[in-house]
Amino acid sequence: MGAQKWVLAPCAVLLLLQLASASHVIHRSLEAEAASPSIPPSIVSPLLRTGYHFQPPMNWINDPNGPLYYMGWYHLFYQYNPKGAVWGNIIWAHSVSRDLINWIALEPAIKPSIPTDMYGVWSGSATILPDGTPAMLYTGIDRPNINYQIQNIALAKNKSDPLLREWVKPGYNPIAVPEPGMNATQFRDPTTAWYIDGHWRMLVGGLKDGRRGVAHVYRSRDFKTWKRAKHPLHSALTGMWECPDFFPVHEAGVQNGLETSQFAAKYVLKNSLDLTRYDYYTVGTYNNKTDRYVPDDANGDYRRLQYDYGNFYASKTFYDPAKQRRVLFGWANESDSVPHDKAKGWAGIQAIPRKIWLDPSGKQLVQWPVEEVEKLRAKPVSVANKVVKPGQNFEVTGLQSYQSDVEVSFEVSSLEKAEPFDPAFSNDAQKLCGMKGADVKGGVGPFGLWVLASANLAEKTAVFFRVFKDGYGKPVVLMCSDPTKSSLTSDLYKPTFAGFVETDISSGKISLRSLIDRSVVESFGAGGKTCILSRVYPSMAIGQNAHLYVFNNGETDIKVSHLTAWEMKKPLMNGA
Ligand SMILES: *[C@@H]1O[C@H](CO)[C@@H](O)[C@H](O)[C@H]1NC(C)=O
Ligand SMILES: *[C@@H]1O[C@H](CO)[C@@H](O)[C@H](O)[C@H]1NC(C)=O
Ligand SMILES: *[C@@H]1O[C@H](CO)[C@@H](O)[C@H](O)[C@H]1NC(C)=O
Ligand SMILES: *[C@H]1O[C@@H](CO)[C@H](O)[C@@H](O)[C@@H]1NC(C)=O
Repeated sequence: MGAQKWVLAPCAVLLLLQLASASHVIHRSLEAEAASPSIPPSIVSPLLRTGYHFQPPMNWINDPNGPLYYMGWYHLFYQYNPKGAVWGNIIWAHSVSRDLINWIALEPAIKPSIPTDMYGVWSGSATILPDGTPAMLYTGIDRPNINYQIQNIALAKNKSDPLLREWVKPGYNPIAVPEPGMNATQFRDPTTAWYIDGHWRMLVGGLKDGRRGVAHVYRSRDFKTWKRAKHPLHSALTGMWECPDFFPVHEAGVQNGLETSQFAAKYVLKNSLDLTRYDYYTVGTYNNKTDRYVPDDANGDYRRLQYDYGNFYASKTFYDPAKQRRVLFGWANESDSVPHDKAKGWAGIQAIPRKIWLDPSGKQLVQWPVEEVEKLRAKPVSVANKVVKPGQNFEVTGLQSYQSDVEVSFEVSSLEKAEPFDPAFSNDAQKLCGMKGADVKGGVGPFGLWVLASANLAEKTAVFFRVFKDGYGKPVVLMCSDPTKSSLTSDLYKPTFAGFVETDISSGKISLRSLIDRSVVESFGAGGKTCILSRVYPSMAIGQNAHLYVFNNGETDIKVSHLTAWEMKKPLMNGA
C-alpha cells in the first residue's frame, strides 16, 4: 500500500519527462510518527533528508539490484520494504532515469509470487540475452521461518517497452538450489552472467566450512539449465561472500569500461563481507578455460582494498554502452538508531553512481561521481592560493553548503615533519584514524575540510589527510572521515572511517572532493583513489546553519591552491 502512493502511471512518466529540466522542489510531509521525547526534532527534520542522493519518498531500502541501461533509460531496482523503515517484506522496487541523477519511480518489478520466491525476493543482477531480452537472476526464499536460498530468473515481459515495467517468471524456476553439503542459508546474490564459447557463467555467493567465503560458478548453454562447476571462481577465509561482482577492466589508466562478456587481461572480483559489512575487491587474472580467478596480490586478498571505507555495501556495477563506462551503485545505510528511522519514516540511500576504471598503477580502481551529477551544480564559490598556517582554519562563505559539491587541491609546503609510520597499522587505517582523529595535532596534517559544521564549531565532520613517513622515508598518506564531533545527538553510530591513499605526494599535491548532502558526506581522495561515505546527523549544523571550513591541525603550512564549492540543485527524486 505504501508503495502505491508514489508510483506513477505511464502518462505521468511522460509528463515528468517534460518537467525534468525544470527545477521543481516539492517538500513532501513525511507523515512521520509523532516524535517521542527521546527523538530529537532535528533527526526528523526534512533538512537531514538527503536532497540529491537516490531514495524513495519513504521506508527502508537496501541493496541496489539489476542496474542496466536499456533503450535510452537507466534502470535501478533495489531491495525495498513497502511497509516501513526497517528491513522486512522485501520486494524489488524500480526506478528509471535518463541521466542517473533524475529518477522516476515505477511500479515494483518483482514481488513474491511463485513457490520458489514466496518468502522473499532478494538481490540479483541483470543480463541482456542474445535476443535482446533483459533477464534478472535473483535469490528467492521458498519456505517460511528459515532463509533457505535458491536462485530464480525473471524475464522482461515486453522487450519493446523501454521502461521494462513487467517481469515474468518462467516455469523452469528455480535454476539453482543448494546441494548436499552446501549451507542453504548462505547461498545468494547471483551476478550478471558472461558468455564464453557457447556457455554462460554466473556467480553465486556462498560460505564453505563455516568460514570460507566462496564465489560458486554456474554454467549454462541456454540460460535455463544451470550446473555448478566443481571449483569456485575464488574463495578466501573471510566468512560469507555476499553480492559478488565480477567484471573485466581495460588496461591501466583507460577510463572506458568493458562489457561483462568481453575478455580482458585484468578482472576485478568484489565481495561484500557479511562479517565486516564492507565491500572488498581485488584486481587479478581470469582463466576462461578453468573458470578460475587469481588475485595479483595474494596478501591483499579481501583485506586491504575497499571500494569505500565508510557506509557503502552490497554494491553492484553495470556496463553502460551509452557512455562506454562501468558504473557502480552502492547502498549506504543509516548511522542513527532504529527508533530514529521509525520516527523519520525512512532508512537507506544509494551512493551517487560512480564511474570506475583501473588506476594507471594497475593495482587498484579509481572511482569518480558520474559526470551527470555536475548538472546539479549552481552558484560556484572559489578560493585560490590561500595558505593555512598550523592550527589555523578559514570559512568558505557565499554558499549554502549543506547541499553542495566541494573540490579542493591542496599543496603541502614540506614533508619534513611527517610523523613516523608504525607498520603495525599497514592493514588497519581505520584504527590509526581512530587514534589520530582530526583534533590530534600532527606533523603534516591533519588538514582538510570541516563540513556540516556549526558556527561555534561544536559540531563538525572532518574529512582530511595526514601524511606519515615509513622506515625508508617514503610518504604514507592516510585519508580519514572523523564524525566524532558531527552531532550533539546521542544514539548515533560515529565510527572514524579511513583508508590509505596510494598517491605520489612528493610534489606536495593532493586533491579532495566531497559531495555534501544534509546527512551524507561522500568523499573522494586523490582523484578517486580512496573513497569514504559517511552518514552524519547534526543537531545544529543543519540547513542554513551548516558551515564549511578548511582546517590545518599539523605543524606544516598547507596551501589551498584551488577550491571551488557549488550549491547543488535538487533533482527529480522518485516523486518526493
Ligand atoms: C510493449 O511495449 C510497447 C512500448 O511501450 C507498447 O507499444 C506495446 O503495446 C507493448 N506490448 C504489449 C503486448 O503490451
Ligand atoms: C550456515 O551458516 C550459518 C552462518 O554461519 C550458521 O549459523 C549455520 O549453523 C550454518 N548451517 C549449517 C547447516 O552449517
Ligand atoms: C579466453 O581466454 C583467452 C586467453 O587465455 C583469450 O584469448 C580468449 O579471447 C578468451 N575467449 C573468450 C571467448 O573470451
Ligand atoms: C550500518 O549501520 C551500522 C550502525 O548500525 C552498522 O554497524 C553497520 O554494520 C551497518 N552496515 C551495513 C552494511 O549493514
